[in-house]
Amino acid sequence: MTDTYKKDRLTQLILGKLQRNFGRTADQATKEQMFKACAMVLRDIMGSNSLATDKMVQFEQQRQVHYLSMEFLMGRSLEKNAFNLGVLKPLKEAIKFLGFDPGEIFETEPDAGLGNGGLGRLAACYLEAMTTLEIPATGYSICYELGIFKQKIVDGQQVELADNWLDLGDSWLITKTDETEEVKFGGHIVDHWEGNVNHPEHVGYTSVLAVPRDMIIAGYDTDHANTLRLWDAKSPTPVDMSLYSSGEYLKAVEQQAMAEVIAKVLYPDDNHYEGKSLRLRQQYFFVSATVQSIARKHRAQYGTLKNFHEKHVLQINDTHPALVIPELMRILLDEEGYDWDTAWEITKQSVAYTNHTVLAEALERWPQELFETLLPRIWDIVREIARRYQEELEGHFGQGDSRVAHMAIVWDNEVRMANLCVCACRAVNGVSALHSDILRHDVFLEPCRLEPDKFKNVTNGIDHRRWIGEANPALAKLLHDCTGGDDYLLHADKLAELEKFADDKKVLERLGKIKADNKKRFAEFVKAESGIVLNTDAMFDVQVKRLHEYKRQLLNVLHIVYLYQHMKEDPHFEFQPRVCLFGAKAAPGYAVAKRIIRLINSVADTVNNDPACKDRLQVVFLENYRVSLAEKLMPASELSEQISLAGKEASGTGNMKFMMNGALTIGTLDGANVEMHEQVGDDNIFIFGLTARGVSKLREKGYFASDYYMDDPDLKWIMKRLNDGFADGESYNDLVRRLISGDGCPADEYMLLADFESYKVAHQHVDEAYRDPMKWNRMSLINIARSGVFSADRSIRNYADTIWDVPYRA
Ligand code: 26Q
Repeated sequence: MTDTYKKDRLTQLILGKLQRNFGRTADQATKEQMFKACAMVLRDIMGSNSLATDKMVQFEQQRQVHYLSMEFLMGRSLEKNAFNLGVLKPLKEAIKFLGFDPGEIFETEPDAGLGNGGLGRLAACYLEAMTTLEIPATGYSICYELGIFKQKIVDGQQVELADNWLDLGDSWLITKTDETEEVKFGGHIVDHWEGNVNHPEHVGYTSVLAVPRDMIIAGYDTDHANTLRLWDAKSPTPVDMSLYSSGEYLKAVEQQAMAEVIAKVLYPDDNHYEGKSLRLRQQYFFVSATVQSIARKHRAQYGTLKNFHEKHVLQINDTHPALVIPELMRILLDEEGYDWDTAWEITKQSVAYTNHTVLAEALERWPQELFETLLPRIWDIVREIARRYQEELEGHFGQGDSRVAHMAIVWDNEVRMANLCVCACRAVNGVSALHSDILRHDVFLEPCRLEPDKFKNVTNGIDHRRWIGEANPALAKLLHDCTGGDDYLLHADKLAELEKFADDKKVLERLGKIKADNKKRFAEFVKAESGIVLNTDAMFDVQVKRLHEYKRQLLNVLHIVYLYQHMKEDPHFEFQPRVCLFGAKAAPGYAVAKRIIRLINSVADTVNNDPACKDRLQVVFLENYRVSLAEKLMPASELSEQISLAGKEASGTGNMKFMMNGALTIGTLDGANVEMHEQVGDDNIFIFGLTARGVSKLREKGYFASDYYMDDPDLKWIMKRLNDGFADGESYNDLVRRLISGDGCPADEYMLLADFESYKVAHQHVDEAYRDPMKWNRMSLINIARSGVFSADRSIRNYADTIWDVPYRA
């Protein structure tokens, strides 16, 4: 690839695109046109790879992976695709030659924000890794017109703006109108019995057309290309002309609007379920289109669906695409005419489920009535699956046993999606060792006893090519020099070679210099964006992730207020100067999360304007945290805050991005932090707080937050400060009440007060380590060297070996 596309060739191709698509020469083109032209050139290269890959997969009749997810948080693609195709250097040269700054062109691209957070970003990293590993794989989701909202902070509060990413973002999409599928909603089912075989007929339904908009995915150092298929929703009847001509204009366009609203907007809730009818429509829409499209191609190639499960595995990213189960059954029963047992065998062998959360409020439970009205045929099938499962469970446990009720799929007029998945899938996996244990021993205890082999663990991983190779070129160069080339980009375990240099002063100094330079570069970016001047001599202490009470951003704030208080009271109070950086979007309807954002900004305002804090303490809330901001921030971070209440964070993946970029972690034994701790040992991470077991025990015994408060003068003072408010006069007594007395729910549900003391001590250990730069750099080096297991390549190999049974590149 690199040889075919040198600077001159790329220059010519870009000029051609500018001329033919915009009627412009390079000196007349805008940055946006330049970006589009570059994207088109790369899209052409990937397009021919994609055609060749598809042909080969078909010819060799390979088994394919289909990754279904309501979210793919792709971020930007131009630099990433160029990097993977091995043309980043000549592309930059060509852009420069044409009179533009490559960095500015990359910055022109909007993030494809088709996701909320971890689950969506994981899907994006996995698609990349599957492609690099040459696994035939397709991602499926919705082509949301509006991605995750853009966040502005106005008077300390979050304001949401629409994210119209498609203006420029559609440069990567290829619309395949000829592969449109029809999805049916509403209406009712008429049974036609032929002997004892039923031929159900769906009548009176409303159709929505699903039009594929494909994004090609480039792998690293391979010509293999995969596809992300984003379904757009269109009405089959643009305007009802009979209504239109009778003067009913609104009604005439109503159907169109009803259909197209399906792909309008991504739900901005993260780890929280709400039984909204539009959400269920979105789910069925993309799932039905996906299964129909896979089945259509399969039938065309093999003439039957009897061998469907031999050629396809459908991985579902949480329960959101769980309707694949009844949809595949529908096609096998109604369209192919298979009997129930044949259809069920094929379905069971084709679908696998990944769970991403144990939070009760995130479990999907759809009201039966909604289900029945919106999806009458699917409801029939789910009811039959549920009936048979319940019969089986009753045979096993006895009628009326509470375990039957617990595992039931339809219960109390609700459809429980997780139980449907557990019943129907070939495999169920958690996303870190701890999380999978909790699934086995708690959430899915009973089904796991029945079928222990079904329950697996695949610890999450990240695309280290993006998060080191592309995001941190200086570190990438160091790794190149120390590990003997760029092999580590394909074989992340080679990062271990770096450890040979753990006591090499020159390497440690170079690592320190890389971090310092990255901090400066990040500070320049923040200055240009917001005018805020970051103190680059202080430690960059960072917590970036969605805002959620279980993630405990508030614990971090309590500690900052503690530091502030002691610094004010005692001029000799010793602590490492730090810049505390936050980045977090709150779900628009999550009032407490929004209050915490406001609190962070109130504290920031007070601290940053207090001369006593100058050069010692700075608090900054970074607006609109997103993939492209993370790519700038991770390389500049020194301390990574992973402080969720143990047992609540399924894995976390930000923790891995920080680790790979040499930040040290202060964290609880939660999610993948546990495995990070196992990798680096006590000496290279700052662990504090209750364990998951400790949390359970404490809850059983009875947790009384007020006891901790009464016994700790620091906590008392901090709460008083939150009550009294900061420079802007806003009181946070609502948050204080939530911690101390409960405010209608159990007090301090996430046990901040129980962990406060040990968090404080852990921060003192951080300070000690930071005071000795060589010690710190050594710890940092060890973290990088041992981060290889958190590569998405390792995760994908695990899926391929233990769940999908597909081969991959050596
Ligand atoms: C469900 C129903 C209705 C509306 C929204 C939702 C919804 C949307 C998004 C429910 C959950 C999510 C997102 C969950 C998520 O991001 N989970 C995270 O997944 C990561 C990848 O495995 C883990 O690392 C994180 O620990 C986990 O929180």
